Amino acid sequence: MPTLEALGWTPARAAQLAALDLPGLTPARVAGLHRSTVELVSPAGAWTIDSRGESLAVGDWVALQLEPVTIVQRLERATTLVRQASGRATTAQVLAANVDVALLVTALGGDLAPRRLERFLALCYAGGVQPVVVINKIDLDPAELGRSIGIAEASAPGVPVITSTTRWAGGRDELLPHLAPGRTVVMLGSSGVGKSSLLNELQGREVEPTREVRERDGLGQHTTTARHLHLLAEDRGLIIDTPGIREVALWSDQGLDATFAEITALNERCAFRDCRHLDEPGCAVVAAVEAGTLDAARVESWRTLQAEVVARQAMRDPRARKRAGRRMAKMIKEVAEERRRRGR
Ligand SMILES: Nc1nc2c(ncn2[C@@H]2O[C@H](COP(=O)(O)OP(=O)(O)OP(=O)(O)O)[C@@H](O)[C@H]2O)c(=O)[nH]1
Ligand SMILES: [Mg+2]
Ligand SMILES: [Zn+2]
Repeated sequence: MPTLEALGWTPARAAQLAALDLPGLTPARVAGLHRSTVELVSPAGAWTIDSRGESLAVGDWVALQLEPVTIVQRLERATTLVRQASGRATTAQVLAANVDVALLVTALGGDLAPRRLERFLALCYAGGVQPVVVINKIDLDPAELGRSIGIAEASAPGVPVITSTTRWAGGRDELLPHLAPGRTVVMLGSSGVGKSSLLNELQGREVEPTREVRERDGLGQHTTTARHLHLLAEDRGLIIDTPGIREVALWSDQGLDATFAEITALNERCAFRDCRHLDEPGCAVVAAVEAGTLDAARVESWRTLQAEVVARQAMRDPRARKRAGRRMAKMIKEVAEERRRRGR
Protein backbone atom coordinates (compact mmCIF):
# COMPACT_ATOMS: atom_id res chain seq x y z
CA MET A 1 0.00 0.00 0.00
CA PRO A 2 1.26 3.53 -0.79
CA THR A 3 2.25 6.01 1.91
CA LEU A 4 0.05 9.03 2.58
CA GLU A 5 2.72 11.33 1.10
CA ALA A 6 2.81 9.26 -2.09
CA LEU A 7 -0.95 9.78 -2.35
CA GLY A 8 -0.53 13.56 -2.09
CA TRP A 9 -1.09 14.08 1.62
CA THR A 10 0.21 17.43 2.92
CA PRO A 11 0.64 19.08 6.34
CA ALA A 12 -2.30 21.37 5.50
CA ARG A 13 -4.53 18.33 5.00
CA ALA A 14 -3.25 16.76 8.20
CA ALA A 15 -4.19 19.96 10.05
CA GLN A 16 -7.69 19.81 8.56
CA LEU A 17 -8.13 16.24 9.67
CA ALA A 18 -6.88 17.06 13.16
CA ALA A 19 -9.28 19.99 13.35
CA LEU A 20 -12.22 17.61 12.94
CA ASP A 21 -11.30 16.50 16.43
CA LEU A 22 -12.81 13.06 16.14
CA PRO A 23 -10.90 9.98 17.31
CA GLY A 24 -9.84 7.17 15.01
CA LEU A 25 -10.21 8.86 11.62
CA THR A 26 -8.29 7.53 8.61
CA PRO A 27 -7.62 9.70 5.55
CA ALA A 28 -8.28 8.20 2.11
CA ARG A 29 -8.33 9.52 -1.43
CA VAL A 30 -11.08 9.10 -4.02
CA ALA A 31 -9.61 7.14 -6.93
CA GLY A 32 -12.79 6.47 -8.87
CA LEU A 33 -16.51 7.17 -8.87
CA HIS A 34 -19.26 5.02 -10.23
CA ARG A 35 -23.04 5.31 -10.28
CA SER A 36 -23.46 4.45 -6.62
CA THR A 37 -20.02 3.46 -5.40
CA VAL A 38 -16.73 5.17 -4.73
CA GLU A 39 -13.22 3.69 -4.92
CA LEU A 40 -10.96 4.77 -2.10
CA VAL A 41 -7.22 4.32 -1.59
CA SER A 42 -5.24 4.80 1.57
CA PRO A 43 -2.16 3.38 3.27
CA ALA A 44 -4.57 1.26 5.32
CA GLY A 45 -6.23 -0.36 2.32
CA ALA A 46 -8.32 0.12 -0.80
CA TRP A 47 -12.11 -0.13 -0.73
CA THR A 48 -15.14 0.29 -2.92
CA ILE A 49 -18.05 1.49 -0.85
CA ASP A 50 -21.50 2.98 -1.26
CA SER A 51 -21.28 6.66 -2.23
CA ARG A 52 -24.92 7.64 -1.99
CA GLY A 53 -25.48 10.98 -0.38
CA GLU A 54 -21.87 12.07 -0.83
CA SER A 55 -20.87 14.83 -3.19
CA LEU A 56 -17.43 13.67 -4.29
CA ALA A 57 -14.97 14.11 -7.14
CA VAL A 58 -11.96 12.05 -8.17
CA GLY A 59 -8.96 13.35 -6.23
CA ASP A 60 -10.96 14.29 -3.14
CA TRP A 61 -9.62 13.50 0.32
CA VAL A 62 -12.06 12.08 2.83
CA ALA A 63 -11.94 11.22 6.51
CA LEU A 64 -13.01 7.63 7.11
CA GLN A 65 -14.17 5.57 9.97
CA LEU A 66 -13.10 1.95 9.62
CA GLU A 67 -15.13 -1.14 10.50
CA PRO A 68 -17.29 -0.64 8.68
CA VAL A 69 -15.59 1.75 6.22
CA THR A 70 -17.73 4.89 6.11
CA ILE A 71 -17.04 8.43 4.95
CA VAL A 72 -17.30 10.84 7.85
CA GLN A 73 -16.45 13.98 5.92
CA ARG A 74 -14.86 15.25 2.74
CA LEU A 75 -11.83 17.44 3.41
CA GLU A 76 -11.68 20.91 1.93
CA ARG A 77 -10.43 20.98 -1.66
CA ALA A 78 -7.13 22.75 -2.29
CA THR A 79 -7.84 23.09 -6.01
CA THR A 80 -10.73 22.15 -8.30
CA LEU A 81 -11.51 21.86 -11.96
CA VAL A 82 -15.13 22.91 -12.23
CA ARG A 83 -17.15 23.15 -15.38
CA GLN A 84 -20.73 23.85 -16.14
CA ALA A 85 -22.45 20.45 -16.25
CA SER A 86 -23.45 19.59 -19.81
CA GLY A 87 -27.08 20.23 -20.57
CA ARG A 88 -27.78 21.85 -17.21
CA ALA A 89 -27.27 25.56 -17.06
CA THR A 90 -27.32 25.85 -13.31
CA THR A 91 -25.26 22.88 -12.18
CA ALA A 92 -21.51 22.74 -11.67
CA GLN A 93 -19.53 19.57 -12.23
CA VAL A 94 -16.23 19.03 -10.46
CA LEU A 95 -14.04 17.19 -12.96
CA ALA A 96 -11.26 16.61 -10.44
CA ALA A 97 -10.15 17.91 -7.06
CA ASN A 98 -6.78 18.51 -5.40
CA VAL A 99 -4.99 18.53 -8.72
CA ASP A 100 -1.65 20.35 -9.05
CA VAL A 101 -1.10 20.26 -12.81
CA ALA A 102 -3.42 19.80 -15.78
CA LEU A 103 -1.92 18.34 -18.92
CA LEU A 104 -4.06 19.80 -21.70
CA VAL A 105 -3.50 17.06 -24.24
CA THR A 106 -3.99 17.72 -27.92
CA ALA A 107 -2.67 15.91 -30.97
CA LEU A 108 -1.25 16.79 -34.36
CA GLY A 109 -3.84 16.49 -37.07
CA GLY A 110 -6.50 19.07 -36.43
CA ASP A 111 -7.37 18.79 -32.74
CA LEU A 112 -5.47 21.89 -31.64
CA ALA A 113 -7.86 24.85 -31.63
CA PRO A 114 -6.86 28.13 -29.92
CA ARG A 115 -10.39 28.98 -28.80
CA ARG A 116 -10.91 25.60 -27.14
CA LEU A 117 -7.50 25.76 -25.51
CA GLU A 118 -8.40 29.12 -23.96
CA ARG A 119 -11.46 27.54 -22.33
CA PHE A 120 -9.34 24.80 -20.78
CA LEU A 121 -6.85 27.38 -19.52
CA ALA A 122 -9.63 29.42 -17.92
CA LEU A 123 -10.88 26.24 -16.23
CA CYS A 124 -7.39 25.65 -14.78
CA TYR A 125 -6.76 29.20 -13.62
CA ALA A 126 -10.20 29.46 -12.03
CA GLY A 127 -9.46 26.44 -9.88
CA GLY A 128 -5.81 27.12 -9.03
CA VAL A 129 -4.41 24.38 -11.27
CA GLN A 130 -1.20 24.89 -13.26
CA PRO A 131 -1.73 24.17 -16.98
CA VAL A 132 0.74 22.49 -19.34
CA VAL A 133 -0.07 22.04 -23.03
CA VAL A 134 0.91 18.65 -24.46
CA ILE A 135 1.03 18.18 -28.22
CA ASN A 136 0.92 14.41 -28.71
CA LYS A 137 1.29 12.22 -31.83
CA ILE A 138 4.24 14.25 -33.14
CA ASP A 139 5.28 11.14 -35.10
CA LEU A 140 2.33 11.76 -37.46
CA ASP A 141 3.70 14.87 -39.11
CA PRO A 142 6.96 16.24 -37.73
CA ALA A 143 6.88 18.98 -40.38
CA GLU A 144 3.63 20.30 -38.90
CA LEU A 145 5.06 20.52 -35.39
CA GLY A 146 6.52 24.06 -35.46
CA ARG A 147 3.21 25.52 -36.62
CA SER A 148 1.28 23.71 -33.89
CA ILE A 149 3.67 24.85 -31.16
CA GLY A 150 3.28 28.41 -32.47
CA ILE A 151 -0.53 28.19 -32.26
CA ALA A 152 -0.38 26.78 -28.72
CA GLU A 153 2.09 29.39 -27.50
CA ALA A 154 0.04 32.23 -28.96
CA SER A 155 -3.16 31.15 -27.22
CA ALA A 156 -1.48 30.06 -23.99
CA PRO A 157 1.01 32.83 -23.17
CA GLY A 158 3.47 31.81 -20.47
CA VAL A 159 2.26 28.21 -20.38
CA PRO A 160 4.77 25.39 -21.00
CA VAL A 161 4.11 23.68 -24.34
CA ILE A 162 5.61 20.21 -24.57
CA THR A 163 5.49 17.52 -27.22
CA SER A 164 5.14 13.75 -27.04
CA THR A 165 4.57 10.56 -28.94
CA THR A 166 3.87 7.05 -27.79
CA ARG A 167 5.41 5.69 -30.99
CA TRP A 168 9.05 6.46 -30.28
CA ALA A 169 11.21 5.29 -27.40
CA GLY A 170 11.46 8.18 -24.93
CA GLY A 171 8.59 9.97 -26.68
CA ARG A 172 7.02 10.78 -23.30
CA ASP A 173 10.19 12.15 -21.70
CA GLU A 174 9.10 15.80 -21.84
CA LEU A 175 6.27 14.89 -19.46
CA LEU A 176 8.63 13.71 -16.74
CA PRO A 177 9.71 17.13 -15.37
CA HIS A 178 6.04 17.89 -14.70
CA LEU A 179 5.56 14.76 -12.60
CA ALA A 180 6.80 14.42 -9.04
CA PRO A 181 6.22 12.25 -5.99
CA GLY A 182 2.96 13.22 -4.28
CA ARG A 183 1.99 15.58 -7.11
CA THR A 184 -1.36 15.03 -8.82
CA VAL A 185 -1.62 15.59 -12.54
CA VAL A 186 -4.79 15.32 -14.61
CA MET A 187 -4.99 14.74 -18.35
CA LEU A 188 -7.75 16.61 -20.18
CA GLY A 189 -8.48 16.69 -23.90
CA SER A 190 -10.50 15.38 -26.80
CA SER A 191 -11.21 11.70 -27.19
CA GLY A 192 -8.53 9.89 -29.18
CA VAL A 193 -5.63 12.31 -28.62
CA GLY A 194 -3.77 9.59 -26.70
CA LYS A 195 -4.28 10.36 -23.00
CA SER A 196 -4.59 6.73 -21.93
CA SER A 197 -1.76 5.75 -24.28
CA LEU A 198 0.53 8.26 -22.53
CA LEU A 199 -0.49 6.88 -19.14
CA ASN A 200 0.28 3.33 -20.31
CA GLU A 201 3.67 4.52 -21.63
CA LEU A 202 4.48 6.02 -18.24
CA GLN A 203 3.39 2.87 -16.41
CA GLY A 204 5.22 0.57 -18.82
CA ARG A 205 2.10 -1.59 -19.11
CA GLU A 206 -1.54 -1.26 -20.06
CA VAL A 207 -3.49 0.13 -17.12
CA GLU A 208 -6.17 1.82 -19.24
CA PRO A 209 -7.50 0.43 -22.52
CA THR A 210 -6.93 2.48 -25.67
CA ARG A 211 -8.62 2.27 -29.01
CA GLU A 212 -7.93 3.08 -32.63
CA VAL A 213 -9.46 6.37 -33.73
CA ARG A 214 -12.02 6.27 -36.52
CA GLU A 215 -10.32 6.42 -39.90
CA ARG A 216 -12.59 8.94 -41.52
CA ASP A 217 -12.61 11.89 -39.14
CA GLY A 218 -9.74 11.04 -36.84
CA LEU A 219 -12.02 11.40 -33.84
CA GLY A 220 -11.91 9.03 -30.92
CA GLN A 221 -14.76 6.92 -29.65
CA HIS A 222 -14.62 7.67 -25.95
CA THR A 223 -12.58 4.67 -24.97
CA THR A 224 -12.05 5.83 -21.40
CA THR A 225 -15.46 6.10 -19.77
CA ALA A 226 -14.65 7.20 -16.23
CA ARG A 227 -12.16 9.45 -14.51
CA HIS A 228 -9.62 7.46 -12.54
CA LEU A 229 -6.68 8.29 -10.28
CA HIS A 230 -3.57 6.17 -10.86
CA LEU A 231 -0.49 5.97 -8.70
CA LEU A 232 2.41 6.19 -11.16
CA ALA A 233 5.21 3.66 -11.15
CA GLU A 234 8.72 4.64 -10.00
CA ASP A 235 7.35 7.14 -7.48
CA ARG A 236 6.41 9.61 -10.20
CA GLY A 237 3.30 10.83 -8.43
CA LEU A 238 -0.34 10.51 -9.38
CA ILE A 239 -2.22 10.96 -12.62
CA ILE A 240 -5.93 11.17 -13.36
CA ASP A 241 -7.00 9.82 -16.74
CA THR A 242 -10.30 11.22 -17.98
CA PRO A 243 -12.78 10.43 -20.75
CA GLY A 244 -12.35 12.74 -23.73
CA ILE A 245 -14.00 16.13 -23.49
CA ARG A 246 -13.92 18.37 -26.52
CA GLU A 247 -15.43 21.48 -25.03
CA VAL A 248 -15.80 22.94 -21.60
CA ALA A 249 -18.51 25.37 -20.65
CA LEU A 250 -17.08 27.72 -18.04
CA TRP A 251 -18.61 27.88 -14.59
CA SER A 252 -16.98 31.12 -13.45
CA ASP A 253 -15.13 34.08 -14.90
CA GLN A 254 -12.35 33.75 -12.35
CA GLY A 255 -9.83 32.30 -14.77
CA LEU A 256 -10.36 34.78 -17.60
CA ASP A 257 -7.95 37.48 -16.40
CA ALA A 258 -5.06 35.01 -16.25
CA THR A 259 -6.03 33.31 -19.51
CA PHE A 260 -5.99 36.63 -21.35
CA ALA A 261 -3.09 38.12 -19.39
CA GLU A 262 -2.03 40.48 -22.18
CA ILE A 263 -5.56 41.94 -22.37
CA THR A 264 -5.73 42.19 -18.58
CA ALA A 265 -2.45 44.11 -18.59
CA LEU A 266 -3.70 46.55 -21.24
CA ASN A 267 -6.93 47.08 -19.31
CA GLU A 268 -4.89 49.09 -16.81
CA ARG A 269 -4.49 51.74 -19.47
CA CYS A 270 -8.13 51.84 -20.64
CA ALA A 271 -9.99 55.01 -19.64
CA PHE A 272 -12.61 52.89 -17.86
CA ARG A 273 -11.79 50.15 -15.38
CA ASP A 274 -14.75 48.04 -16.49
CA CYS A 275 -14.04 48.70 -20.18
CA ARG A 276 -15.60 46.10 -22.46
CA HIS A 277 -13.02 46.96 -25.14
CA LEU A 278 -15.79 47.56 -27.65
CA ASP A 279 -16.38 51.20 -28.51
CA GLU A 280 -15.43 52.96 -25.29
CA PRO A 281 -13.26 56.05 -25.73
CA GLY A 282 -9.66 55.69 -24.61
CA CYS A 283 -9.64 51.89 -24.92
CA ALA A 284 -6.04 50.61 -24.86
CA VAL A 285 -7.12 47.18 -26.09
CA VAL A 286 -8.83 48.46 -29.23
CA ALA A 287 -5.82 50.72 -29.79
CA ALA A 288 -3.45 47.74 -29.55
CA VAL A 289 -5.54 45.77 -32.07
CA GLU A 290 -5.48 48.74 -34.43
CA ALA A 291 -1.72 49.11 -33.96
CA GLY A 292 -1.32 45.43 -34.83
CA THR A 293 0.29 44.48 -31.51
CA LEU A 294 -2.68 42.45 -30.26
CA ASP A 295 -4.54 39.67 -32.05
CA ALA A 296 -8.16 40.71 -32.67
CA ALA A 297 -9.22 37.06 -32.37
CA ARG A 298 -7.98 37.01 -28.77
CA VAL A 299 -10.07 40.04 -27.88
CA GLU A 300 -13.10 38.54 -29.61
CA SER A 301 -12.58 35.32 -27.66
CA TRP A 302 -12.22 37.20 -24.37
CA ARG A 303 -15.50 38.99 -25.09
CA THR A 304 -17.32 35.79 -26.02
CA LEU A 305 -16.23 33.97 -22.86
CA GLN A 306 -16.96 36.96 -20.66
CA ALA A 307 -20.47 37.29 -22.11
CA GLU A 308 -21.07 33.57 -21.81
CA VAL A 309 -20.13 33.45 -18.14
CA VAL A 310 -22.13 36.58 -17.29
CA ALA A 311 -25.21 35.11 -19.00
CA ARG A 312 -24.81 31.84 -17.09
CA GLN A 313 -24.29 33.57 -13.77
CA ALA A 314 -27.52 35.46 -14.39
CA MET A 315 -29.33 32.19 -15.02
CA ARG A 316 -28.12 30.87 -11.67
CA ASP A 317 -29.27 33.92 -9.77
CA PRO A 318 -33.07 33.54 -9.36
CA ARG A 319 -33.70 37.29 -9.28
CA ALA A 320 -31.63 37.90 -12.38
CA ARG A 321 -33.41 35.00 -14.05
CA LYS A 322 -36.77 36.54 -13.27
CA ARG A 323 -35.63 39.88 -14.68
CA ALA A 324 -34.30 38.19 -17.80
CA GLY A 325 -37.56 36.25 -18.09
CA ARG A 326 -39.63 39.42 -17.90
CA ARG A 327 -37.39 41.13 -20.47
CA MET A 328 -37.72 38.13 -22.75
CA ALA A 329 -41.54 38.04 -22.37
CA LYS A 330 -41.70 41.77 -23.18
CA MET A 331 -39.53 41.28 -26.26
CA ILE A 332 -41.67 38.42 -27.52
CA LYS A 333 -44.80 40.53 -27.02
CA GLU A 334 -43.26 43.47 -28.85
CA VAL A 335 -42.24 41.31 -31.79
CA ALA A 336 -45.75 39.84 -31.97
CA GLU A 337 -47.32 43.32 -31.90
CA GLU A 338 -44.93 44.57 -34.54
CA ARG A 339 -45.95 41.64 -36.78
CA ARG A 340 -49.63 42.33 -36.23
CA ARG A 341 -49.12 45.99 -37.11
CA ARG A 342 -47.44 45.03 -40.33
CA GLY A 343 -50.28 42.65 -41.05
CA ARG A 344 -48.15 39.50 -41.08
N1 LIG B 1 0.40 7.94 -34.23
C1 LIG B 1 0.17 8.00 -32.93
N2 LIG B 1 -0.92 7.41 -32.42
C2 LIG B 1 -1.12 7.49 -31.10
C3 LIG B 1 -0.23 8.14 -30.23
N3 LIG B 1 -0.71 8.06 -28.97
C4 LIG B 1 -1.85 7.36 -29.05
N4 LIG B 1 -2.11 7.01 -30.33
C5 LIG B 1 -3.26 6.25 -30.81
O1 LIG B 1 -4.44 7.03 -30.71
C6 LIG B 1 -5.57 6.20 -30.45
C7 LIG B 1 -6.35 6.75 -29.28
O2 LIG B 1 -5.55 6.69 -28.12
P1 LIG B 1 -6.15 6.67 -26.66
O3 LIG B 1 -5.00 6.61 -25.74
O4 LIG B 1 -7.20 5.64 -26.52
O5 LIG B 1 -6.84 8.11 -26.62
P2 LIG B 1 -7.57 8.81 -25.39
O6 LIG B 1 -7.18 10.23 -25.43
O7 LIG B 1 -7.33 8.07 -24.14
O8 LIG B 1 -9.12 8.69 -25.82
P3 LIG B 1 -10.41 8.64 -24.86
O9 LIG B 1 -10.18 7.63 -23.81
O10 LIG B 1 -11.54 8.28 -25.77
O11 LIG B 1 -10.57 10.04 -24.32
C8 LIG B 1 -5.03 4.79 -30.23
O12 LIG B 1 -5.18 4.06 -31.42
C9 LIG B 1 -3.55 5.02 -29.94
O13 LIG B 1 -2.74 3.94 -30.31
C10 LIG B 1 0.94 8.75 -30.81
O14 LIG B 1 1.78 9.37 -30.14
N5 LIG B 1 1.08 8.64 -32.15
MG1 LIG C 1 -8.56 7.20 -22.79
ZN1 LIG D 1 -10.71 48.85 -23.15
